[in-house]
Amino acid sequence: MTNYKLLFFNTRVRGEPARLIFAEAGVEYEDKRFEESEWPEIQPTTPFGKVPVLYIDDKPPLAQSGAIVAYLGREFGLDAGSPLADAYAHMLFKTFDDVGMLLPYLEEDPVKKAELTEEALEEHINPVLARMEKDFKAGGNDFLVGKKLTYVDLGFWNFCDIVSVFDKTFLTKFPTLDALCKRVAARPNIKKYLENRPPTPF
Ligand SMILES: N[C@@H](CCC(=O)N[C@@H](CS)C(=O)NCC(=O)O)C(=O)O
Repeated sequence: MTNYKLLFFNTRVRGEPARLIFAEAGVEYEDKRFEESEWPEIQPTTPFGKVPVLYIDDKPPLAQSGAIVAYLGREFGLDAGSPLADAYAHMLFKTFDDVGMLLPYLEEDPVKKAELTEEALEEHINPVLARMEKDFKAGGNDFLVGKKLTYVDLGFWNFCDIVSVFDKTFLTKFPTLDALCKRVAARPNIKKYLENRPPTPF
């Protein structure tokens, strides 16, 4: 049996898609979370000074959230099934990761935070979602890349979960994507995981 250890802050953002993949696949792993205060000590142990990092037995550590989810997706049958379909999955994963990072996570002034949230939504997030909604609807698929759940659906659910911390109603403009998120959250293993996961601000 392979030993997996996922190293990430005690937050969701870029670490959570891998945790959701492990949950959906029902595969055991060590969910190694750490606090901000521990980062200076941990950072030099990581390959490129960033997390998440996935440790797989005694193999060299795997960094970059996109590489981690693509690997786990393939390993656990949550990939898209062909090189091109996997490339589309990766395209979407990186696209919502890019715009999700523009939210004002660390802003403490509530007025400024509301302004920056509005700017991130209007200028970056909503245009991406509008395009995804249009393509998803036109494709007539059950999931973002084809007929079966892939890692990108889990990543997308996490992206929407994070955006909803900033604006609870943003998905109402995108009903097909909203329905997809509800289907993902209702999957038995995901539902069980969400009921028990440690509460974190984002
Ligand atoms: N492109 C990388 C970005 C990794 C990244 O920036 N991780 C953040 C946490 S979300 C981090 O390590 N921050 C600590 C730091 O930069 O010192 C990925 O997707 O994994």
